[in-house]
Amino acid sequence: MTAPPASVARWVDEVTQWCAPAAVRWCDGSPEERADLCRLLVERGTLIPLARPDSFLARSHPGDVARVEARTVICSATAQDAGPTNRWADPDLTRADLRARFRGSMAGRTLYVLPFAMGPIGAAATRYGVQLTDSPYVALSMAVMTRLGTAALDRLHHDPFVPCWHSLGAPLAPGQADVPWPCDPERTCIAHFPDQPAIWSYGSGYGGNALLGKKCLALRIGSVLAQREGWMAEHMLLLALTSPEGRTWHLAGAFPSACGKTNLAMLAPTLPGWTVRCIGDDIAWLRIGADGRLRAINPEAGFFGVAPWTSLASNPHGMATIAHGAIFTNTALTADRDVWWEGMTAQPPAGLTDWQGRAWTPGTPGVGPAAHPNARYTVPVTNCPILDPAWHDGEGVPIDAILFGGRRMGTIPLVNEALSWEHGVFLGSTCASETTAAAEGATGVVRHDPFAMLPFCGYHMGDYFAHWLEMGARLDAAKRPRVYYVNWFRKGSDGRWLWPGFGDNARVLAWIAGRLAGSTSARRTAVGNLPAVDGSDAIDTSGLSLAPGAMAQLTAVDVAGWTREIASVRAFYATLGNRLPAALARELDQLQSRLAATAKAG
Ligand code: GTP
Ligand code: SPV
Ligand code: MN
Repeated sequence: MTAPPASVARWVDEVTQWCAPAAVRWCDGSPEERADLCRLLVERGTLIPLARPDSFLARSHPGDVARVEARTVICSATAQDAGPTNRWADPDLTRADLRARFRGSMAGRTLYVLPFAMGPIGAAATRYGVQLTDSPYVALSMAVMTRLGTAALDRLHHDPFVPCWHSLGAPLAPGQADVPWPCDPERTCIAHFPDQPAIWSYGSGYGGNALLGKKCLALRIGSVLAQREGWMAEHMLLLALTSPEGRTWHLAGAFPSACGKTNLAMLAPTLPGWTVRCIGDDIAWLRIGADGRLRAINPEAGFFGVAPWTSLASNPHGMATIAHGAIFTNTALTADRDVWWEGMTAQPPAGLTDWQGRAWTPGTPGVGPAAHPNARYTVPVTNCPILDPAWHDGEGVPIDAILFGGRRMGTIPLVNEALSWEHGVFLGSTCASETTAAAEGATGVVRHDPFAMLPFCGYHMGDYFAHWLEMGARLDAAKRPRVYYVNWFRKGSDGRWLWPGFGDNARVLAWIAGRLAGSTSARRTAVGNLPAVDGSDAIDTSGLSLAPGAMAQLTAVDVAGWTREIASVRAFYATLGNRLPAALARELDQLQSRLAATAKAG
């Protein structure tokens, strides 16, 4: 290896002095290094080799299983800069506090130096980071999720990098035996310093808490840089949709955690002749291209996907993606050394070991699921059989439509087209969703999650809304993406899904394509443009066996439901004070008066 950039070398020295690791290892992202890390992790008992090729199972500490939003802080200069939707922490106090925790925290462990790129190396959109960590599992995962290694390090002779300081917080005294998943859940803290920018994460080895290129850099710090520099960092999947006639559209979709991004990005359409290609499943960086269009890249290089309910029926391309070279975390283990999770097959195989390593017998009173509900797989995107070659294009793909969504049992239609860019930004700002196992805390509680960015926007949410309006204003009207709000999660009065979802979501995408092509007309309603219930402008439901009246219910304007929705949005907007853009307050008032007119007419 050539000499590392002085700035990186200096920082590595400082952290080495402070954290006192037993060794330092500079990672190059090579296959040999992967094999070596896997071997080491198997020896320690962190990874269990699986029957499928080059694949392993990790079991985390039961207290370290998801993002911890309550311990994630934004350390901007003032609390106002972070805004009411974030946990703000004083930068100086947090630095002092975390420094104390980091002191000696890597004793007995190896410090891994992980130079990485978010985006294709050398592209204008790409940003760089260096993560220092004492977790070989994190080193292994970062090499999958990012473009990690020598090529990224070489860029740092010229390009700036975001320092990402990470420790498990589990120093080893001489002779002390290690545990399979070291961590310090009681003292975990994930701190973001947008003005440096820098990321300090202590105590957790799991997912977004520890793989710092992902939510910390690409979204929380990314969103701050994007606002300053005039681009967008979003919690979005990216896909290319091609019609039977061969016309292709690019769609971006923001749904909250565990609400269907990966599944939509890998969609296997049930409508004959339609194809989907995957560009990204979680994060998109968007900027206005030389052609005046909004162009998006996927800054990641891997998928960190939800395992439960992934099956050959629901996501065959996902199943193919994880057939080899996959690190599973917190799934169940089968008797023949493979993985299993709820929803993979209708019946669990006999002889399962649950995610905590205990023999698992379904039906035993008090026994939980075999796989943790937030069990995940980590795989390179190049494993995906429908990966679009454009995933690696630094210019990005031109976005034709933006989808927002969430997990909502009632009120929100299957698909709703925004009346304008402003109305589209309004729809994004009003997103609410039932909470999921992706984050610590209760699940199934509806909370406002604007643009699916509630846990990921690194600055004031009102200013973030304003940034969306400004980006639209910079785009020619004819080049602005159209905006849709979708909801796959409506339930009937019997508690069953009204819409089959998954591959059948292609039917909704096809309707959107018809709208983009100008060949499909819609019903203009108080809440937006909705599909016809039947006829040639309706969503194609041929071959589906839906409950009677399901399509009418999925595309109706539920006046009572929307009245409650408006009250809830008004209360949420009020928390943003005078940083709420006037255009959005106006959109809310206009929706209310349109709805009142509908109620009167109806
Ligand atoms: P993050 O990685 O946390 O950001 O999640 P995600 O948005 O990528 O969600 P993902 O696609 O992994 O789906 C999460 C859960 O929702 C899985 O259990 C899926 O099986 C389920 N799901 C996804 N799409 C659908 C759908 O169309 N209908 C229904 N009923 N469930 C779905
Ligand atoms: C999410 O929670 O939105 C995820 C998983 O994609 S994590 O990387 O842990 O944030
Ligand atoms: Mn996500």
